[in-house]
Amino acid sequence: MLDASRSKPRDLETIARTGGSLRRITARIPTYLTDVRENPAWLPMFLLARTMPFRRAHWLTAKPVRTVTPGLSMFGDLDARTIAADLKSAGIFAGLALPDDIHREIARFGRETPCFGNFERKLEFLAGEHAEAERRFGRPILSGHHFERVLQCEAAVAVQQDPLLIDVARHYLGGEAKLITTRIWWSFPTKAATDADLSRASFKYHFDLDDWRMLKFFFYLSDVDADAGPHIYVRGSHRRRRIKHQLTLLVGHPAEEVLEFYGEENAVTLTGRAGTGFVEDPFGFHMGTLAKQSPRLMMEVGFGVSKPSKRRYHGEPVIR
Ligand SMILES: O=C(O)CCC(=O)C(=O)O
Repeated sequence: MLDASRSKPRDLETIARTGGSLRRITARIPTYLTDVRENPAWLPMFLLARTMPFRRAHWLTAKPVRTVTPGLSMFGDLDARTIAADLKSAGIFAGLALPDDIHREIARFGRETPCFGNFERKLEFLAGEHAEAERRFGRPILSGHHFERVLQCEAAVAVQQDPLLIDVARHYLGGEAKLITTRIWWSFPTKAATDADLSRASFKYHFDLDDWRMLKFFFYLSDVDADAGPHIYVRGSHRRRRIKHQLTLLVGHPAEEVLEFYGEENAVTLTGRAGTGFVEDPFGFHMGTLAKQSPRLMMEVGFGVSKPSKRRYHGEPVIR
């Protein structure tokens, strides 16, 4: 017999979670349709790249890397092959540092250039005016993206084009690796965020599914301690996946399910001074956390193996 006293709260929680997830999937349908129209090969990737047998088969198609002498890198003489080997075993390598003049210049740009709140172009404001913008627009604003404006920042473009990044990407993803994303964005402390806001802003363990094989470089442009929204990555989670997490359209899953499977000890919280960088395979479970005290400014340079979508370049969903 069903024990109502024990099962009810859990059932309600499950229904609430499923309802929220279905709402999120429904809200993304226009974006998915745009992706398929733009590139029909997106659909098989979206459906199959979450399953380990298809992923493993796709990794077998990786082209060999041509040995070329990489140009001078702002990261010094780090060895792409060694970084790629660490990525293969752990899914993450956390030993990158931007030169001071570069991260300071990108941070200045991030402060002085208006950003767009919650991925919506109509919510435009300067990061320093975040509290005022929340009042003006009458809603919590968790993130502020600079979208294509990032390309007006020479220092950001220099990071994007640094030879170490593509060299690591080729050694990890294969010779066909190509640049697919470049973005800088703020994560803001905010009091009134709903669960839906948090989930949309990647504050939940999830894996990325924008391509069959991907790699993301992240750089902090502000000091990030435990209260400034550090990124968390689950080591080793890029290599194996629960069947349940392969046979669902959802990419976000509850922390307890993720940590129970991979082990809490494998969840690495990445804190560091402005300039700190790390690179990860985003098929591994990861998430941002809510900035509690100070805002976080972050840069991402992403690589993949397929034709990049226009949406991905801007890092924004299609707005109805
Ligand atoms: O904000 C973060 O630290 C996480 C970003 C993220 O989840 C992503 O780029 O997929």
